[in-house]
Amino acid sequence: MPFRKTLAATLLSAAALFTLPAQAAGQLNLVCAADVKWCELMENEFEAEHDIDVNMVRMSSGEAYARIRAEARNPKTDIWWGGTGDPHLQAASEGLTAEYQSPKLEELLPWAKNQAEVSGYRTVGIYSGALGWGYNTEILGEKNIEPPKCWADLTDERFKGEIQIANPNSSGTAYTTLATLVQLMGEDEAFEFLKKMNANVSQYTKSGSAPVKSAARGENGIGIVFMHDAVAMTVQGFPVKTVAPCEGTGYEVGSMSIVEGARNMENAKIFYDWALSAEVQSKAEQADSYQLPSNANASVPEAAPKLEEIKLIDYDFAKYGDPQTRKALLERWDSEIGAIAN
Ligand code: S7P
Repeated sequence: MPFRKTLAATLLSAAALFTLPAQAAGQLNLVCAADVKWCELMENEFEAEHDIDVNMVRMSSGEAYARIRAEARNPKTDIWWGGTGDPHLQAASEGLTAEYQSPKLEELLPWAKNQAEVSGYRTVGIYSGALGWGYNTEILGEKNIEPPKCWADLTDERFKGEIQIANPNSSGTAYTTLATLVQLMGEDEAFEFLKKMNANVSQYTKSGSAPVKSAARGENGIGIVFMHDAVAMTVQGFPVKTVAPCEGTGYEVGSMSIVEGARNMENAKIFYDWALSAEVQSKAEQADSYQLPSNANASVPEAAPKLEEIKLIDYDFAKYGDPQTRKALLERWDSEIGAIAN
C-alpha cells in the first residue's frame, strides 16, 4: 500500500477511535429467577454503576435450569442469578456452571459459603427464606373458614378450591415444597398427602410466588409459597397473613451461578462480586423482597421472617439437589399428581 494511503488509513482508524459513540464496554446475558421487580432493580443498578449492557430475562427456577442445560453446547447465558438452590446444585453437579471463588466469599454467612463449598464453588448462596403459606384474611373470614396452621390442615375439605401452589417442574418454590414434604413425612406419605390436598387445589401455577399474589387479589384463599413472598403482599397493603407450618418446614438457599463457557466471563465475574456485596444485597427491600441476605453485613429488612423463630427441618440440599433425586421426584409428581390435577 502506498505510504500516503497507509497514513490516511491509520489516521482514519485513530479518528474513529476518538469519535466512537459512548458504548458499553460489553454485554452480560443474565437469567434472573427471583421476583421480577428485584430482577429489574438488579439490572438497572448494575448498568448504572458499570459500562456493561445487561440483557435480562426473568424465569422460574426450573425453567432457568432447563435453559442452561439446553444451551450447554453453545451457552448464550452468562450468569444465572436467583431462584432456589436445588436446581443450581443440580447444574453444578452436571458441570453446567463454572468454578469461581469470589473475593467476597469471606463476607458471607456459613449457609451461603457452604452452598459454594458443596458445589466445588460452582454456585453460591445469595439469600435464604423458609417455606409456608399466605392466606387472605378477608376471604377466609367471609366464608367463616378457620385458617390452616399445619401442613395436615391443608387436606381438610373446608379448603376445597381455596389452595394454589406451583408446579414443581417449573417452580423452585414448589420443588422445595415437594422435597420438604418428603423429608417431613417420608416419600409415600408425602405423595398420599399431595393427592388428598389436590382435591383442594384450584390451580398449579408456573411461577412459585403467583399463588399468594392471586390470594392477595382475592382469587383464592391460600397460596403455598416462601413466607417472604407472603410478607411482601402484607407490606404492600393486601389482607394477607403469613403462616409457618406447625410441623416444621423447609427452606431455600437462593443461589447464583456463572455458566460454564460463558461468552462474557469477565463481566459475569464482575456481576457476581457486585451481587455478593452488602451494599447491593441491602437494596432488596426496595424491590419488596424480604429474604435473609447472605452477606453478613447487609441490612435485613424489618419485615423479613425470622428464621430463628421458625421450626426448620434439616433440609438435605445435597440429596434434593442431586439430578437423580430431583428427576425421580418430578416424574413421580407428574404421574401421581400432575395426571389428576384439575
Ligand atoms: O419471589 C422470590 C422467590 O420466592 O422466587 C424464587 C423462586 O424460586 C422463583 O420462582 P419459582 O418458584 O417460580 O421458581 C425464590 O428463590 C425466591 O425467594
